[in-house]
Amino acid sequence: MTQAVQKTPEREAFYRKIDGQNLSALWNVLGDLVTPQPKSACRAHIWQFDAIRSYMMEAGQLITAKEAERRVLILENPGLRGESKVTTSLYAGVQLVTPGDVAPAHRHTQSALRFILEGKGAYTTVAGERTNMEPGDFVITPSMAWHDHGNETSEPMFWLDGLDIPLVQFLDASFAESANDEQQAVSRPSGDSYARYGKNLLPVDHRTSSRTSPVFNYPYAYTREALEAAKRTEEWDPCHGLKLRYTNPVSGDFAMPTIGTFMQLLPKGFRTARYRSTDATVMVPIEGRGRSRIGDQTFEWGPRDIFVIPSWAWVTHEADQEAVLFSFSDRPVQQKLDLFREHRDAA
Ligand code: 1HN
Repeated sequence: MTQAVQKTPEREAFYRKIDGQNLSALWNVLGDLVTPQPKSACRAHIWQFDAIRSYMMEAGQLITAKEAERRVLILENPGLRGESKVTTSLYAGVQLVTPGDVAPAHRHTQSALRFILEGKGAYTTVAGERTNMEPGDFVITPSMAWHDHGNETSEPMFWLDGLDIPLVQFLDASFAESANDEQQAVSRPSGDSYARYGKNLLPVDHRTSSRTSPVFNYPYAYTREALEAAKRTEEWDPCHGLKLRYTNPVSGDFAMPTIGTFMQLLPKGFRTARYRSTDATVMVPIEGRGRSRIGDQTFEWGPRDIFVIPSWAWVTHEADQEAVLFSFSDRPVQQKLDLFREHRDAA
């Protein structure tokens, strides 16, 4: 918008004088406040899962989940170091739950998602229901729901955590508490939420004030089936291949109020057309190999690697093998505030 304003000795003296009164001149900062396009400190980046995995195994020798509360390595965006942010509005980390671990029960206003990367059968208990998890499952911890995790299997389990921590921090709306007992009582059978709400049926007078999906584990087996069905009819989108959005069956909206989640399939050899959007996105392939061009950088990826696409950066994807990619962003928030924009460069 505006050009930098000239400095004069009189102006500088004036700025110093008003500075003492907690005042500053808009004309010196306007160009940085209102930019013609998104101008983010968030950078494109990839973390290789193998490297994270070996650091996490090392962390497993250093601290228990109980002492750590959660044994997590935070994915810090290189442009936002020290802020515990993977993008400007979202947090991500990789969590390790080893056999015998208990991550004690707590709850907080921040909403969390888990995307399972490795291991089978460790559990999380959310609001009284325990769910066993497998690679590719998308599991939700709603705002203020009690949750604890454990692993009674013989293998370590790794998952990706996504939380709306920076959003909640921005709004100064954080509340949290620990439970008296390390593990909450299990009050409902495993699979109860899915059985009740995951079948296109709701109790006739169903009312809820929650904007989070009552289905809190979206198993990969069903997600894969949905992709497979659509694949047979070749519903390819030039920018996305075949991209599905996880939904809340009560409202049809995103599964979580603050974080949009997606699963996408790219057939072998598919090259997407250029796309950009205002929601900086975290992507995690769960099957397949390929590469993504983000701005002027190319990132090679395989299963469980995690990469970030900043707001308004041009992106294309290319799959060497059939690839399935999970992703999440703050799109639900931007859409509700009429701020979301996307730009398709499809011919
Ligand atoms: C949290 O509750 C979990 O429950 C993981 O597994 C990561 C990061 C910050 C705040 C709360 C979990 C978290 C977290």
